[in-house]
Amino acid sequence: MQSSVDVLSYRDKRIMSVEQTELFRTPGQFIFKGVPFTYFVNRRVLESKEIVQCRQDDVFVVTYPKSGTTWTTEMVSLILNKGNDEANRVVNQLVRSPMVEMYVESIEKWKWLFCLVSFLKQLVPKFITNSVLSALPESREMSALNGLQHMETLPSPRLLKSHLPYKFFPDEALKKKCKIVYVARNPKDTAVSYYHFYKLSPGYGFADGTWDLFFDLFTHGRVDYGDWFDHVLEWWGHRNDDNVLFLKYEDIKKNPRDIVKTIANFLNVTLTENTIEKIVECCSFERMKANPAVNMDRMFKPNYTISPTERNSFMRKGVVGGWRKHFTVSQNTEFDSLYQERMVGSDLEFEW
Ligand code: PPS
Repeated sequence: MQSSVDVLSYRDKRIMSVEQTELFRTPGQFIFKGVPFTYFVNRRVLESKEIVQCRQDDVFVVTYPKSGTTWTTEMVSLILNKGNDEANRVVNQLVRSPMVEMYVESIEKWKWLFCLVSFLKQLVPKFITNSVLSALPESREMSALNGLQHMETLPSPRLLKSHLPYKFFPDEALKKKCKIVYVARNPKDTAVSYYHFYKLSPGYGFADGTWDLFFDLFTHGRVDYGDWFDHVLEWWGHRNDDNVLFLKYEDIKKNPRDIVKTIANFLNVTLTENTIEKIVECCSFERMKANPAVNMDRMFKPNYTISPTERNSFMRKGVVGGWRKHFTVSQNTEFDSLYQERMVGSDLEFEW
């Protein structure tokens, strides 16, 4: 039973944290129809749902950020390629599977530099390439940062990724019934993963940001791509659409083999047991962390201004339940009551 003092301090805290979250915006963050978006989201995609030209056989991996996008994209890609992992080892995932709504304007200005880097990489002997130039991004990787343009250049069937809420999702993809694999992750682990991503991303200006502030931003839906509950529940409402497969991160973690089969079934791809085994192996956390084509090390370098205990790479932990090391008891209580309130009437459940 809470005393009136506890109730008051809880309400005070909510009011204070609202004020605090209003003070923090990631650089370039903008609000579109009530949803905050990051600087690299293409406004044109939000403003016109018709602008994305889809092909009938396009396959999408869609998630709220930090829910297993990279992992699932790798799985789907290997399923579509029937286990052939050649491209997965050498071509950056973003080049193979661009993010539809991504548009990094500043990259356009520096295109010439990345063309030069790519040219030099081909020209200079391997030992120099490995030591000096290999850390620099190439023009293909940079052009993938303009999702709309880059996706035009890909052969069918294309595998595309997106974090777009359902209400902003391309009309053509829905009309043409493109296959969509949606992945949700329990919001506590999602929040922790997102917090570390905010700290890691140079463009977010959050290297000194605290977990307490991030917790408030997350619970008030003020992080990029907005409110977790809105995003997940809206897509959950479409889980029974013929072209949608709704998965959970925790289930992939528990039984990746079954999930590979489920996705293959959904995409009408027949796989042998050996191929399924190979795909599971290629998509293990350890293998992906060691694979420069998917581990995002080139895009997100560890930030050495952050203390070693807080410093991470993109492929951070890849576990279920890591939130327990971050949430305080009162944050957990607060989150649980928010969860009860927002999930009321929904049969969506998570493992924690
Ligand atoms: S992003 O930036 O939104 O695209 O990030 P996203 O890929 O959705 O999520 C990143 C988290 O997924 C974890 N991850 C994995 N977990 C288990 N197995 C594999 N193979 C795997 N690959 C990526 C990654 O580590 C991030 O989670 P955290 O909790 O931060 O480790």
